[in-house]
Amino acid sequence: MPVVQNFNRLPCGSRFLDLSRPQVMGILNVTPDSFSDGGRYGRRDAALRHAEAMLRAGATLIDVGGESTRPGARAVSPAEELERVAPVVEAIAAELDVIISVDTSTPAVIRETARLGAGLINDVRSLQRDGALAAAADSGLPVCLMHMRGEPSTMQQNPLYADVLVEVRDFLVERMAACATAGIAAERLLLDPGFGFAKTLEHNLRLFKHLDSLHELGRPLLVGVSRKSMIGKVLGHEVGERLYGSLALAALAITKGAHILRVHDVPETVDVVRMITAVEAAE
Ligand code: 7PM
Repeated sequence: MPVVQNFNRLPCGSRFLDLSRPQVMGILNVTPDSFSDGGRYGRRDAALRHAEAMLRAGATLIDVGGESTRPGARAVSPAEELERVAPVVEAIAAELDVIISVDTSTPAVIRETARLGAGLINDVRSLQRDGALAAAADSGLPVCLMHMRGEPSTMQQNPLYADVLVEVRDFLVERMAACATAGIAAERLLLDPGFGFAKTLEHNLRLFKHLDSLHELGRPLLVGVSRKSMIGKVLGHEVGERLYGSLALAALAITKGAHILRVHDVPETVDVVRMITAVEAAE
């Protein structure tokens, strides 16, 4: 089995994602705690400017999220989530040449943002909410399936696994089968082990070390570790001091064959990716 699996162009709505080389996905949070003081249009414009900066820095995807998946976060109604996300998706689709990923589990948000120009559905719940499989199937868009157990509000309460690697792989296989049954072809799927979701530090480190074992599932891998607590726990750093740890894991993820890196710090991560790509391209 090759360490790095090669894929070609993934259709993402009106655009294509080149999976023959690593891609950077910039995180754009549109929760009230981000861009909070600008009022309604202020928030949309601030989000658009942030997306544009990430695009200029080399991101090829922008991941727009309106539901805080922070452990213990308050549940958001579908209407509230849509109100946060839809204007931003619409603005980015109108203004920027970038693939819009929508970080959502909500069928109404999947349907409406697909209509507004989203190119990818990124669901931390792997389309397990009622109606999500059908909404994603109808959208025609690719979907990122991520491993999580339980809900964000409770997931960090004593997560136990016989073997986290086996359980993550079995879960993703089961969700791939559910997608197939719902009419979502395997060719539309990306897979993500879900770092930090219902996992201890030991689980996260073991999953990362054996990330390449997920290539067996035959689909591109997305990795999200940017600024996460696994870095904070190893280094003893607060969230604002986790850049170097994040970049180390970005480089390592690429070495292990990750196709998409979901990150906050786009310019820095793009430098890492370009440097690795230059070395790999040498004779
Ligand atoms: C609080 C806790 C705030 C966790 C934000 C988070 C992933 C994702 C997120 C990931 C995919 C974060 C997370 N993480 N989607 N959405 N993979 N596909 O740290 O790892 O950004 S939210």
